[in-house]
Amino acid sequence: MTSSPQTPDSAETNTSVSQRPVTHLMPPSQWLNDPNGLIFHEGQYHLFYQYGPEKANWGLKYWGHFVSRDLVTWTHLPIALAPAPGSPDKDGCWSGSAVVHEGVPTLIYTGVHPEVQCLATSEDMLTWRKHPGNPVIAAPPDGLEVTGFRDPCPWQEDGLWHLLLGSGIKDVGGAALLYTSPDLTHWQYRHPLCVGNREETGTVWECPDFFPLGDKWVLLVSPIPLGRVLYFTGTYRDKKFTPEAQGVCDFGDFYAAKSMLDGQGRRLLWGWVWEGWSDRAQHRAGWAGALSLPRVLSLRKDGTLAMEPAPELEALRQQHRRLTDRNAEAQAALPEEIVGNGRTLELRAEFGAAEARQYGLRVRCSPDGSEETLLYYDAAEKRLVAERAHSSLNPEAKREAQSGAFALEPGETLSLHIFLDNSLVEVYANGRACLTTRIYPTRADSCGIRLHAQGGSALLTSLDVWTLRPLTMQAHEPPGKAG
Ligand code: DQQ
Repeated sequence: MTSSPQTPDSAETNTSVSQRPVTHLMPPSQWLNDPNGLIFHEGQYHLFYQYGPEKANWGLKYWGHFVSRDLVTWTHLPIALAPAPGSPDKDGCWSGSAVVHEGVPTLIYTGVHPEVQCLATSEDMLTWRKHPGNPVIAAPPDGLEVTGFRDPCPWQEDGLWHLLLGSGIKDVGGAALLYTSPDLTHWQYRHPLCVGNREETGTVWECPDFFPLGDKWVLLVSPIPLGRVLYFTGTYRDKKFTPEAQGVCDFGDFYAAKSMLDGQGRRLLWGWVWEGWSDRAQHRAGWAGALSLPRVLSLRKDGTLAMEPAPELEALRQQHRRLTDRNAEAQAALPEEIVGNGRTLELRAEFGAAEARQYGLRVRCSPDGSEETLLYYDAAEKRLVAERAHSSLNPEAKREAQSGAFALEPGETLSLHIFLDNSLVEVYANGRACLTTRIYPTRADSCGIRLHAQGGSALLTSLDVWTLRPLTMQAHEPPGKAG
């Protein structure tokens, strides 16, 4: 007799608990990774992204495309770029950017095996024609031993296109290589804009993004092997960038971030939020990867970045509940009428002066405590923490804690702004530290919220809770079909 395969436990198969995010952008099915070609054009936010339409785990890369006027109502447009057999992008259209050159919308992206840079243009932002002269940058600079050569980031300056390529110099560290061009097709290598140090900032800088903010410039990079987005703020002079301050954009599941300048002059940032469960679970779900919420960036006096969710997201708010003045030490479950559905919520928690070593909230709590996720400030260690040891009874979900350096200043109190979106959680602490994490609670009753305090008391001075409705996703009407 053959042994039957082990029956998956009920936690794995509990399909009644929705894990798929609804307030974060995702393709209808299969795979998403990096945001690409973020551009505000003719009153619309265009978000392209690395799309793997063949399976829910990586696969050949296409460019998917979303568009919106208000950041909450989105249309999923047809695939913008597909790999073409026999061409430089035969093995995938990898990450890149969008610009408008002499009135023509243009995508610049990486073809792989080998890594080369390609262009595609459009008249209507819908159908894209690849440049007959692709690749427009066919090889890394002579004499430079690079560890990567991809993810073009262009901008215009003094009548010339400037472009960074995500790279690294062998045995030295990650690097952003600077090119210039009069026309986007003829490129001249200048020099590295900035070079890191492999021990501290990784060996390859993927997805560089470079832009002015306040009176400084900001360089974002996603270094291998760090798996986080680092930012540097500093001075850009003589076509070289000198970092003066640095930080981490997000302490959790957030990578390959890119930004755009919108019509209001805001610098908006999106990142790729990857999954936190096994490949098998991804296949079974049939979807993987989401874009983060849009974050508005600004520069703080000390040169670090401030990051806030875009205020347009308030349009997703439905019922509002509020409570005030609760002692977190009691760790009692909050009443159901406050918590609502417990799964797709926006929470704003303000704490007073606290003695506790750790304090914050426990979310997605089951009544018996078998599932819960702790989101808190560790005042002793000066860290923002997401503890996932009991987030999910599903053995395929990751359980390790995620955290990063974050310290309240003297006299400053803790303010947590949290977005719960089924398996995806985004935390903003005091408008300057972010932690995005994936949790996969299996129990239908894992929707409670408790206050969290350890090693002393902490007063929650106010908690505002909104139930969030899903983003509105519209189907694309091909031109001529409407009416
Ligand atoms: N993902 C892309 C690359 C990029 C990496 C491929 C970062 O272009 O370097 O999908 O996640």
